Amino acid sequence: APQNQASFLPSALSARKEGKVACIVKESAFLGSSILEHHKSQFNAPVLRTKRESNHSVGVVKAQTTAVAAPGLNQSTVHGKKVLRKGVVVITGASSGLGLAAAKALAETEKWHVVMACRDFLKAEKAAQSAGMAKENYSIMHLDLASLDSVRQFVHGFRQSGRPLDVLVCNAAIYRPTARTPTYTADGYEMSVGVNHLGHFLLANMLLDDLKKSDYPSRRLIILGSITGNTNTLAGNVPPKAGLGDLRGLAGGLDGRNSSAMIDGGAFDGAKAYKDSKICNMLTMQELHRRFHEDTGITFASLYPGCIATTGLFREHIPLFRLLFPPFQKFVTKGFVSEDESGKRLAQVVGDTSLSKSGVYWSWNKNSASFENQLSEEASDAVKAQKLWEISEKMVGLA
Ligand code: LMG
Ligand code: NDP
Ligand code: PMR
Repeated sequence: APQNQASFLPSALSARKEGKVACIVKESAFLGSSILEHHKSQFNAPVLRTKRESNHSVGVVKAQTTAVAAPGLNQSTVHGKKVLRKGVVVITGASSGLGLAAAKALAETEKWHVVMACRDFLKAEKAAQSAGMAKENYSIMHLDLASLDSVRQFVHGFRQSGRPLDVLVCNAAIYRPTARTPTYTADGYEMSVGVNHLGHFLLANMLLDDLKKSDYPSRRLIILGSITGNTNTLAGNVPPKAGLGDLRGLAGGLDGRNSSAMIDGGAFDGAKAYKDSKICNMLTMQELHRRFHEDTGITFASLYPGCIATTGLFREHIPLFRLLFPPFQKFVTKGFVSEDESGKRLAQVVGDTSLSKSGVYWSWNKNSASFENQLSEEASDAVKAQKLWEISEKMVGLA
């Protein structure tokens, strides 16, 4: 409410006429500050921001002068009651589709601050604004997963911001179904696996330290999987089928010159490369669980959110496909979910206490109830997961 906002202002401003004050507040909070300023303020005033957040979460503005949660303390006391501080969740690829929908769902709870890690800063800012996200509930930081340097820079920038990290969601992905020849990341790896798996692999490994430091009650690392990477389903049997083989292409550098651009060493197929990358995502989640869950208490999870047939993921598909795919999923397979619904599902995996089990691949039934799903034989192969881990470590410079 304008009244509440007015009390954040210095007293000099508050002395003005009520209408005018409200107007100024509106400007500075939503329009007046440039995106860069907005960005900068994330870095310069973490304490101030936390102060506001703790007020928001209890809806008492007066408490501003009495209760301040310093970053890193998971509780503050307001009027004698203990209040959990806002959780901080990083979501990659939050500028569209599922990532944006989840960011919106989490921001609306007022219990989360969403760090939108995006390759296109302006697109993300516009998306957040048109989703109606309130400024204090999100920030945007640049991350291009097609460059390992960018990943390292992102981690550095995030640490500079002074925020704790409570949940990481590896959501961004690209799908190149009509590509006839491979494209490559800055580091020379086939793009689908480079972005969807390798970029996230480095990010997750680096940010694991930050998750360990968080004092939030439930810390989680979530990686998106998919039904199309699981050959124990009908959808996973639509050609081309996912399959990593013996990983010879990956071990060879996935560069299309000294080795194949495909993980299994075969001929390039854009749709298969995407599905392969999703197997990598699901294997990585389980390997993280095996390596780190017991010691750190961090929850590792993957999920299939349903078929969100309207997202930007299908941007490169032929127009006829994009036209027919949504009604096909809605009326024939009945696997369709809206972006809104999928966002709520991912938000559950981020924050719901009932979904805190580690090592799980979540799915939802027709009534939108979550359940622990079974992964295909290959997507749950522990030997392959370890081999994938070791090769990936070398490729991203961790080993
Ligand atoms: C590939 O082709 C391309 O080769 C590749 O380059 C890439 O582009 C890739 O995924 C992208 O696609 C895919 C091709 C193969 O599929 C199609 O082209 C079909 C497109 C269909 C798109 C939807 C159109 C639907 C039109 C319906 C109209 C909707 C209108 C709605 C109105 C409703 C009103 C009520 O696809 C095929 O080859 C087809 C054959 C697919 C068979 C798959 C099934 C295999 C089943 C195997 C069974 C295995 C059993 C599993 C057991 C599990 C048990 C639990
Ligand atoms: P969208 O294309 O709508 O969203 C993908 C996001 O990833 C976009 O924000 C995109 O950025 C971002 N992205 C792409 N490349 C990069 C990069 N190099 N660096 C940083 N960000 C990048 O797709 P969805 O929302 O559908 O997909 C989200 C996740 O859900 C994916 O992991 C996908 O595999 C998974 N999934 C989707 C299903 C579906 O039916 N749609 C089903 C099962 C799983 P930009 O906006 O700039 O393009
Ligand atoms: Mg699929 C039986 C149910 C079902 C489900 C849940 C999906 C999900 N699909 C199903 C069936 C079928 N699809 C069938 C029978 C066909 C052949 C007509 C079919 C075809 C098809 C194509 C061509 N489906 C596709 C494509 C794509 O290009 C999408 C893809 O593979 O992206 C990698 C796709 C998908 N189908 C799904 C889901 C969730 C996708 C895309 C998203 C993803 O896995 O991330």
